[in-house]
Amino acid sequence: MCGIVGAVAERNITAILIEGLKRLEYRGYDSAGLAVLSEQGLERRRRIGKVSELQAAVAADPLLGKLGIAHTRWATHGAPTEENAHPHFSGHDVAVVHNGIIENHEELRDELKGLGYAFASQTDTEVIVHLIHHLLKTTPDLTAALKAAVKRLHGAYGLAVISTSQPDRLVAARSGSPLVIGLGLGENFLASDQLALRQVTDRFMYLEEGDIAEIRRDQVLVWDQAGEPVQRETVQHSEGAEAADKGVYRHFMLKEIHEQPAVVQRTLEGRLGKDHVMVQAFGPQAAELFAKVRNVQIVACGTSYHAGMVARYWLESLAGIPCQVEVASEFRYRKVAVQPDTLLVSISQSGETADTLAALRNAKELGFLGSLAICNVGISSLVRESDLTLLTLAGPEIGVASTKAFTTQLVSLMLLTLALGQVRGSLAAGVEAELVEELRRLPARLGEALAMDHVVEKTAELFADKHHTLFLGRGAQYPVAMEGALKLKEISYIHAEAYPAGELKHGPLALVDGDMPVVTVAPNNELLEKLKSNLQEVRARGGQLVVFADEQAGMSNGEGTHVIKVPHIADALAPILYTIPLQLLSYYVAVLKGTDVDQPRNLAKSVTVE
Ligand code: HGA
Repeated sequence: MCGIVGAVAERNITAILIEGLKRLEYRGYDSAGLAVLSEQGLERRRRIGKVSELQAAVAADPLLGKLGIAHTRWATHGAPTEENAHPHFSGHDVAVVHNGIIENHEELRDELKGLGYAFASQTDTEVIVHLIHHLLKTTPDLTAALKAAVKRLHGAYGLAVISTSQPDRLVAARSGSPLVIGLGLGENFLASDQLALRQVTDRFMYLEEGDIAEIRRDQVLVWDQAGEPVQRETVQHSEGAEAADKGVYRHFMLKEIHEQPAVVQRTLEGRLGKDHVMVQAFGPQAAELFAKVRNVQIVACGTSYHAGMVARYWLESLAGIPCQVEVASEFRYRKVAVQPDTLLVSISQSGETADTLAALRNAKELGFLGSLAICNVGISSLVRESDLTLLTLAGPEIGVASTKAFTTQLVSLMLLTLALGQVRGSLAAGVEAELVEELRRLPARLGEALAMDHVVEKTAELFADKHHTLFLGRGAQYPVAMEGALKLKEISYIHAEAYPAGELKHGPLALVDGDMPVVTVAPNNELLEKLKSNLQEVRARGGQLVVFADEQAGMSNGEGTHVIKVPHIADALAPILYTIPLQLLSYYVAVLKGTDVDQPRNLAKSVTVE
């Protein structure tokens, strides 16, 4: 979603702002802009499209200044036009960039129009800048004006504000949308994600919910939600800067697909004992809490929701624990009846996913036993607000279409299944030791699956000219089929739908013909024979089949049937392994179609708005 970068320094900061925006490009956006305080006063450049357009505009008509703010916008209110791009100005005195949504913008707009303000955009954001401008008339201090302004705002925001009246500072506010201060020597920075500032510093101060900050060259002051001055911890990030580099790969997505053996290894490290999962990996109180768990409720969105659906099969079949899974945007607005002793598990790559975070916050009143976050970002809101955490340790994921975050979520959820089963004594004898052994072998298996790259690349040719695809799976491979379909639609824009294979003849079979390839994720268990019958139903209607099947399942190519052999693996871990060739398939189809693989249209990386 939108990105914010800000800087206050003794040197010209335009290039720093642009480089910061480039590092946030992966989050998805439709326009970009920056404003600096130059010798002429507040000046800005805004462009629709890529940051490179903005960079070209600045090169053609340079901007020099030591104080500035910049933004990549993913439109929520008002079309992606230059007028709606941030920064927004009030006169030539105040400039604002904003991530999030101001829900009471209409009421504020009417009020501010009544005070004589003219609006230049359709955004919700513009009310903020005029409100601050208005407040500055009676409260000349910018920080004080911001403090007064946020009291009037309903909704979510990460804000950065500069004003000609106080050229030595940048002020910021966080509520529902993350912000981090980058600490330099005699210069300081602000961003919505530390990745944007890795070019200038490795020392960061994360703002918390409700914080207001005043950032000057040589001083940073922070006030908490109650308005009290606070000292936020300074953290040093020594690794991870290389994540913003594609290395030898053509796209971040391909790089991240290939990172999976290594990141899965990292997710497992320190969490496996000789023949058991280390329950304390979930936090010091995990054993006590897990012993009381009788049900699990999972909430998540998108790819993370699919990981949750796989976990339901595991939790019920291996650990005998009833589990429900729901998309967070539904769960948060529904009147939920909670079973006694239910653990709420939220799953999110960024830990800032607006709906998942709101579901967790609402759940606090619903009587859950406790909450566990499965998350990739240790300093995220989701982690801070949950009782227990298991970090997925996938490292920064830049491609908008999630890959390594998904497989590490699955690994984490398998660890959760075994940990809950262990504490509750509900696993069948020997299962934990056997799966711990299989998990140890998993990184090597994933490496073997990556070796299927060329076969899958060839298969992708079958899809490049198609408009629709069906994905089928059974059991825990059904959510894997859903994830495969999601990847394909996200990056190649081919309409793809996933069905449990048994549902085929209850409707989707009507769509099957020679123009609609059917991708099948075959199970290597008692469901295989049933699936083979479903495949016959497709073949009988002239449908082209692409079947991902265990090399030991005895399936082979036939007329209109392309079998892609996947390395053998224990049935329980098959969902993790089969995900790899499906990721590769969507990647190569997208490359053939020439779409923007890493930044697909209309999508954003971390969905911090509803
Ligand atoms: N509501 C603002 C900012 C949108 C945003 O944060 N997207 O992620 C706008 O539409 O400009």
